Amino acid sequence: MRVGLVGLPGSGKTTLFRALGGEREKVPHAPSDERPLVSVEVPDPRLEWLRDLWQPKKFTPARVEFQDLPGIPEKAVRGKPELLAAVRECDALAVVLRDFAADPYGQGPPAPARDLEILRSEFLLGDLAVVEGRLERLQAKLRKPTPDKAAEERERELLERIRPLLEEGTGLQDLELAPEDRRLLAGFRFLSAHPWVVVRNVDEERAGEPPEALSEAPEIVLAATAEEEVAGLDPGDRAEFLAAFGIAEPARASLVRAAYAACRVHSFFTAGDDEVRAWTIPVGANAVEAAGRIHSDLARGFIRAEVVPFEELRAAGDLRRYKAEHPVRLEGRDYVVQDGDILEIRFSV
Ligand SMILES: Nc1nc2c(ncn2[C@@H]2O[C@H](COP(=O)(O)OP(=O)(O)OP(=O)(O)O)[C@@H](O)[C@H]2O)c(=O)[nH]1
Ligand SMILES: [Mg+2]
Repeated sequence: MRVGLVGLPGSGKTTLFRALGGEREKVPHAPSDERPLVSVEVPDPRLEWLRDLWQPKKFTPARVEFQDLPGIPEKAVRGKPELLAAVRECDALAVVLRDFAADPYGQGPPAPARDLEILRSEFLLGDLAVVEGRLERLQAKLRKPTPDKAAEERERELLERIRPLLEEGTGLQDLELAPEDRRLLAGFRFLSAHPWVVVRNVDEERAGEPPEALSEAPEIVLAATAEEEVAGLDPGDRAEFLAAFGIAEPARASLVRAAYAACRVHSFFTAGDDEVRAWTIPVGANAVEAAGRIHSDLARGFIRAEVVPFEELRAAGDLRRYKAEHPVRLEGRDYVVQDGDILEIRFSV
């Protein structure tokens, strides 16, 4: 899963990228083909609780990749469409908005709501150009005698249906679609269909501000420069530093969690003496699909999944007490795995 850091030029994407542990030299105008990635652990106190309980040899949190992307200026669709191609490839976006006073790029006073609107309209315009280009080609094809008219006709209808959503500015994020249409649209990797998290990048003294609900998406308020400083401290000093300010965790931890959720995935856990581990599956995935994440043999030979919901285990205190209080819970292939389920797959191959 890859989350792209997008925003207008100079909104603090690279600073945030470094705060997330990414290494990148301070280059104000990086070439657009240079797109560094950093893989970040998804902080999860539940998983840490399981680790403390099992004391395993190995501890493996879920991870999400962040990609530092070049800034998208106003009118990018017209002038620099290649900048949007990199955004298309991401699964979700962290939209970084400048809300700090410094103005290194001469863009005037910070205006995060306006910047968000600029990005949104670039995404909509970029998608509209794709739809119109594709419709033109489809119409030309439909005039000729080809064997798969039905599929082409279906695609044309679908694109005609979404075009007004792009023109009116609704976007494609919350579109209700038949599975087949969903697959068809997924192939286009529309920008306005990407889920996103808004990151309002403020000056350090405003880092405690509440979100402004700039859009319907989750919004994280942070000071990228301060986050970068904290990330640079030794882990021991970090805790002390945060405690001194009464901060439970760095804001980038909530960002990572929000970005993970924005990808429409969640975690189930496996726990044992060897390893306590989080596994990433799409929301709605069933027990066989979960088993397949661990190993294809487990999906092939799937019999039952033994399920222990995390909160019930925590309420019991430990596994022995949990087992004394609860009958063994076995679920079949179609069981929809819930966030935080601890699974043990019974299988035979
Ligand atoms: N005061 C303040 N300055 C910041 C903050 N975040 C970034 N800056 C400054 O803004 C400038 C641009 O930051 P970058 O992180 O390079 O911005 P960017 O979004 O990667 O820029 P491009 O890649 O060129 O689009 C740098 O001088 C940063 O120090 C912040 O939270 N507070
Ligand atoms: Mg940058």
